[in-house]
Amino acid sequence: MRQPLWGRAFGYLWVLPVVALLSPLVGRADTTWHVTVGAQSKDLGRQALAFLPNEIWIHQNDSVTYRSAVDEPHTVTFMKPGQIRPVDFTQGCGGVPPFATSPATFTGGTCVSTPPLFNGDTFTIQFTHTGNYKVVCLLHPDMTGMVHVLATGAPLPHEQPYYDAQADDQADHILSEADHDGHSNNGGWQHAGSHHITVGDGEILANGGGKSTAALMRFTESTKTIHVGDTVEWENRDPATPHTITFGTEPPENVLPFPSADVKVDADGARHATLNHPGDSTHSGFIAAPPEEVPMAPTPPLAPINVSRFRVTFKSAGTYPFICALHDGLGMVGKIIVK
Ligand SMILES: [Cu+2]
Repeated sequence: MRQPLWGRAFGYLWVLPVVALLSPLVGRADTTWHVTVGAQSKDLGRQALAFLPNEIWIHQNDSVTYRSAVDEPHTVTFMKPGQIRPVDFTQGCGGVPPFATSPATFTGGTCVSTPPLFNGDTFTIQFTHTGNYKVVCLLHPDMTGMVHVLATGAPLPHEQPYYDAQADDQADHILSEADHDGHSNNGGWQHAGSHHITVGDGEILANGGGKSTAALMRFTESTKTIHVGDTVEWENRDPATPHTITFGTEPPENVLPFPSADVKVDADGARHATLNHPGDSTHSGFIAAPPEEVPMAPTPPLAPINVSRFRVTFKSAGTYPFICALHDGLGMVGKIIVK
């Protein structure tokens, strides 16, 4: 049925004032804010696992562009309310597809995650609903931040230059915490003929916006000389970041958390391997600080977490290079020279 003429005329008349009302909003450019993901020292050894700054106030419909400035991978992930943090970062939000493409939209009700971002990668996300939204990195549990999305027209506490300066300050502060001097020596293995190497170091920092982690991606001694029959003990001193000690062939990525089949467990729970010849392979699995929640007994003897020490006994002379399979790209490598 044809619409009566008066109806169409009324329709056109009605549209005009609405357009006039909306135009100030439509014409207003929604701001894009900028946050840096991570900071690092020139040699890549010290990493700030952090959103910089980790707290920002924006308006509804504004966007934030996250830019990675580091060689260590990170995700930018906004979870939906009540969602449990995905354990496996390769699954992103757990949906299909697991990762969002840039530019993305976050409503507050659906999880949005980037894939791992590397140095120079950017991701822009628009916030369509007011609220206070936590941002996390799926690879680093103690790397969180906050985006406060306020109603259009509400006063904002800071402009972009303030956040840029704050990002620089936070990066400097976190990186300075990544390199601790004067750690007391080995608290564990004290027998004659044993040697100790500290694996990583770090500190978890917190402010009103969330948590950041300072991480040293280095072995304290990258070259150590010992004698045939000696045992070297590696101890992870980082509160949050796992590392591996890997000799010879590097295992596939999906089994990196687990020790290789030759690895035994000492009475005190530390993992222990024996290398007969240079070039032989062994892999510690993840060694990491014990988790906050102790698993219920019986704990599997080779559980992928909560072992912070790895020992290797060397049976013949030669040079034995090793790497951290997670951070060798950042220069986390070393060698044992056996005389
Ligand atoms: Cu490592």
